[in-house]
Amino acid sequence: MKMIIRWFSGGDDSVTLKQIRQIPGVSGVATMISDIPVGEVWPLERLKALRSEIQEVGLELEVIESVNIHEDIKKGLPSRDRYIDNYCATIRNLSEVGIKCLCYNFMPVMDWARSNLAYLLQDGSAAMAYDHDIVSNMNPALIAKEMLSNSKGYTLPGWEPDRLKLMSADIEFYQSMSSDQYFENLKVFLDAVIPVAERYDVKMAIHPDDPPFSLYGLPKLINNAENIHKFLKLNSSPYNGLTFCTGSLGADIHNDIPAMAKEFASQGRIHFAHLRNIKHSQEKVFTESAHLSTCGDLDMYEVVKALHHNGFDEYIRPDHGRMIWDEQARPGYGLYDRALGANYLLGLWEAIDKNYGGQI
Ligand SMILES: [Mn+2]
Repeated sequence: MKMIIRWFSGGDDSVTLKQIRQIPGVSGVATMISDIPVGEVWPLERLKALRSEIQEVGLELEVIESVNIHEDIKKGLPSRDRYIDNYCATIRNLSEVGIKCLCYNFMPVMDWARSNLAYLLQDGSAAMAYDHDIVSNMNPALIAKEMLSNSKGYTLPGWEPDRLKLMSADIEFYQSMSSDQYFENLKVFLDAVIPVAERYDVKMAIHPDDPPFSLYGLPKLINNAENIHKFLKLNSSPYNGLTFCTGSLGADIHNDIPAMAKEFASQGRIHFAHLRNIKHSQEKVFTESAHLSTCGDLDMYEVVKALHHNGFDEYIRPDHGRMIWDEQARPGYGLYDRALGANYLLGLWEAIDKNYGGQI
C-alpha cells in the first residue's frame, strides 16, 4: 500500500511538494495538468517535466487524478471516436512516465457539488457541506457562480469555466438520456480504452458520483453497490476498476461502506482509495469531517481493515480536509488536516497489519 496526497501542479496549489515530502509515510502525489483542454492528448514532454518536478523533491508520481473525459464521449456523439483515440494516446504517454493508476470520472456536466465550501464547524474549523434541498432548489448556474466565487482563486476541478458555458444546454441534453443509455456510452469508452490500459499497464479507476444522488435529473452511475456491480460487468478486465471514495459513497446512508470495500477489494477491482469521513445531520444533509471514526458517520477502522484483509495493495490518499489552524487553501485541499488524516490512516493500517499480518 502506498499513501499519497493530491497536489495541483502549475502553481495552482497553496501546498508545496516540499511540504508534502515532510509528511511522514507519504511516498508520492496524485496530480494532473489542468491547462490541457479536455479531449486533447497530454503531451509526453509536459508529463516528463511534471515527473521531474515531483521526483526532484523525493516524491513519486504514479497516479494521475484526473484525465477528464470529453462530454461528447459521455453523450455518445459520433465525434467521440476522435476523443477516445486521444484518450488512448494519453494513456500511452502516461505509461511512458511510469503512471500506474488513472483516476477519472464519468459524471455528466458537473463533477461534484456542495452547498457550502466553508461551513463553520463547532470547533471553529471550516469544511465543505452539502444540503440536498438547497442544491436541488438552486439554479445550476447559480451553484457554479457560488462555488467559483468561494474557491479563493484556485481552479475547481470539474468546474472549469469552459464547461460552465455549456452547462444549461448540457443538463437539458442529459435529462432525456436514460441510465441504460448512459451505461452504454460508458461501455463504448471502456471497451476502447481498457485494452490499451492493459497493454500499457495503467489501471483505470473510476471515481464515484459525488454526491451519489441524482441532481437536476442527471443520470447517476457509480453511486451504490448495485450500480458498481453493473459497471464492473461492463468490462470484466481487472484494469477496469474503482477509485473507492468513502466520502462520496458514504453520503448515501444506505451504502454499507466496509461491506463494499470488502467485496470490491476481494475482487481486485479497487485500485485507489480516497478515505475520508462525513457527518450527516439528516439523510441528505452532511458536512465533511476530520478523518477519525469518532468525528463522522463512517467507521474508518472497519474500512481500512476491509481493504487490508481483502488484498488491497495499491494507493490510498486522505481526501478532503477541513481548514484548520487559519490555513488559506483550496477548499478541501489544505495541508494540515490532510496530513493529520494521512497519519491517522497510516496508524490504522500499521495496527491492523501487525495484529492480523500473517493471518488473513
Ligand atoms: Mn474522492
